[in-house]
Parts: sequence; C-alpha cells; structure tokens
Amino acid sequence: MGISPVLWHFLVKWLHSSALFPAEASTIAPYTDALYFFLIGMTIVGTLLVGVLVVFFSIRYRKEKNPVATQVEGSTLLEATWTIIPLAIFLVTFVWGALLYFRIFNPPANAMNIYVVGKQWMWKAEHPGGQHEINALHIPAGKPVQLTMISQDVFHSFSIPDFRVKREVIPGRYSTVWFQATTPGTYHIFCTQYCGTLHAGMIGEVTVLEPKDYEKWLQESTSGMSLAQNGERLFASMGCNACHTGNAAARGPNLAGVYGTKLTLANGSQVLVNEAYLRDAILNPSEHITAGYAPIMPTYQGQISEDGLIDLVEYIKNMQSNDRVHQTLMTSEGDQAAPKTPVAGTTQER
Ligand code: HEC
Ligand SMILES: [Cu+2]
Repeated sequence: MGISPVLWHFLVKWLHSSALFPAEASTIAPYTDALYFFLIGMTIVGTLLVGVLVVFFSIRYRKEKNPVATQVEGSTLLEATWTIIPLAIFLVTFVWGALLYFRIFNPPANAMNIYVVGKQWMWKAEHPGGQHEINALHIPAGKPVQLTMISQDVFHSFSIPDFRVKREVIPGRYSTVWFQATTPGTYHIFCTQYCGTLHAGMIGEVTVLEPKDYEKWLQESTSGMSLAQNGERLFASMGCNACHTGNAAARGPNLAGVYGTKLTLANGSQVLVNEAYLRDAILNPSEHITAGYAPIMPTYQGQISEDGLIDLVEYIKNMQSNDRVHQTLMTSEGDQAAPKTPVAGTTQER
C-alpha cells in the first residue's frame, strides 16, 4: 500500500467519522481506497511542487533583483527528469488500476447470483428462490454476491458507495457487478445516472445480514415459487416445450445442461452460454443459429417482460435433465398417461 497500516487505519477512521468518506463495507473497498488515496497523494505532491516553485521563482527573479531577462538554454537532464518521473507514476497508476479493474469485474466462480431490474424510478431485486424486493436488497455478509442487472427503460447506474461498486444498468443487455460485504448493517443504493424527473428518488437500501439471518429472511420472504419454477410455467405456456422437448427428433435443441457450455453456431463460431446469451437467444434467435438446426425459432421480442425473461433464463440455467420439461409437456397437454421418456442426462453432441 505504500502507507503505514496504522496511519492508514487512522486516516480512514477519521474521514469516516467526520462523514467525509463512506464506510469500507466490502472486501474490495480498502483496495479501491488505497488507489484513490495514492492518486490524491500524488496530486497534492504535484500541486505543492509547482505551487512552491512558482512562489519561489517569482521572489527570486523579481524585477528589482533581475532587471534584464537572461536567456536560459534547455537542460536535457532536467527535461528527462520531469518526463520520466511523472511517466513512472502514471504507469504505476495504470497497472494498479487495471489489476483492480479485473478484480472488480471478474466475479468469483462461487458467487451467488441475484437479478436486479431497474426502471423509472425504482430498483427491483429478484432472488433465485423467488423473493422479490423493491428498493431494497438483502444479502449475506462474507459471501460473494453477483448482481445480474438490466433496465426496463432508460440507462440507469447501480451504485453502493460503501461497497465501492457502481455499474451501468442498460436496456436490452445484462450487466453484472459483484461484491462481498464484510459488515452487517444497512447501506445506501443510488442510481448514479440521470434518468428523468425522479432520478434523485431512485434510491434504496442494502441490508447485510449474518448468513444465518439471511437464510431466515429468505424463508420468511418466500413467495412460494422460485424463479426457475415461474420459468418452467412460462416455458410451457409460451409453447417453448413444443420444440425443446429434449428428444433427439425434436425441432429445437435440448436445452438441459446447455448453460455454461460452449455452443457451436451454424457460422462455425463458438459462444459461451451465459445469462446474457440465453436472453438474447430468446429475443433474437435468428442472430445466432445453433449448428445443426434450422432457423425456425420465432422471435419473442416484445412478448416477454424482463421479469419473465429472468424466469426463463433461471429455468434453462437450472435445467439439468429433461424430466421436468416432459412433465410440463404432459401436464400442459393433459396427457398424464404418456410414459416418461428416459432422455434425462443425455448429453447432446453439438
Ligand atoms: C418452433 C420451434 C421453437 C420454439 C417454439 C422455440 N424454440 Fe428455441 N430454438 C429452436 C431451434 C430450432 C433452435 C436452434 C436454432 C437457433 O439457434 O435458432 C432454438 C434455440 C434456442 C436457444 C439457444 C440455445 C441452444 O441450445 O441452441 C434457446 C435458449 C431457446 N431456443 C429457448 C427457447 C425458449 C425459452 C422458447 C420459448 C419462449 C423457445 N426457445 C421456443 C426452436 C424453437
Ligand atoms: Cu435511474
């Protein structure tokens, strides 16, 4: 860090208690602050250096002492010094910032995922278990949490200053942010992108709970249906299962286990199937045709809400076998007698 831990601790405590600075309530916060203070430190040093020299020279070379101006030829050594030292400082800042950036934007593999939908003028959080909250977000302390976010209308930006995270929330595309909260308590959520009349009211509160309290909260706030269960219903009611039956002879590919894999497209390219890809595959199927299939999937643009898309994505993500597709298919057709086709666990060559 380049600054003594004791001094560091004192500085942060003082700034925080004098309300000049947000609390450091996530694992990344001390790292962001270290870079921030380094930048401020360098700025102060630079300003002082220039300021002191300006004052010193104007006194030293004032008119009474120096009535006739002298011509000074350049000094290579001096010029090299004032080029190389700032360059070195800028490069340190650049490398430091880049490393921090990667850390901030690459969530750990075990991060739990929560969806956030932004709209004029509120934040809606959807937990995988189906718990919904408006302008509030409950999370456990000490666990990495990833937010998969999307806007239903204009650009917004999701920010929790105490966690030092902020990310654009964009219409038509998932963006993500992750953090690991360290201290139970409540913290502000802000929209930091001007988004219309009531932008300033687009605020909320994160409640960080001890993991066991979080479990309790999940149980008390359950709506009875998980996102995946809602998605399963939609999958049947929208007729997705007519083509995606999981059978080899089906018109659409088997979606079980597709999440997290690399899919080969008809044009030969490969794509990673993540949340963003699933959402896009539903809305713009013709833009990326899966190899070996005809471009017959209709677009669902304008027919499913962002909430519905989240449910479908969660369902496909959690679809490990086709048992449930079949059950849904059978029940939705009222055909209980049909045997369950044993396609569960089939891995399709793609
Ligand atoms: C008319 C048949 C048909 C219907 C109805 C249909 N799909 Fe598809 N789907 C396909 C075909 C064929 C492909 C592969 C070609 C392509 O990528 O367009 C596909 C591809 C996909 C993919 C890309 C992943 C992969 O493994 O290729 C997803 C995700 C998907 N469909 C989800 C859905 C959802 C969700 C619905 C309902 C909202 C749905 N589909 C309705 C035929 C269909
Ligand atoms: Cu906003």
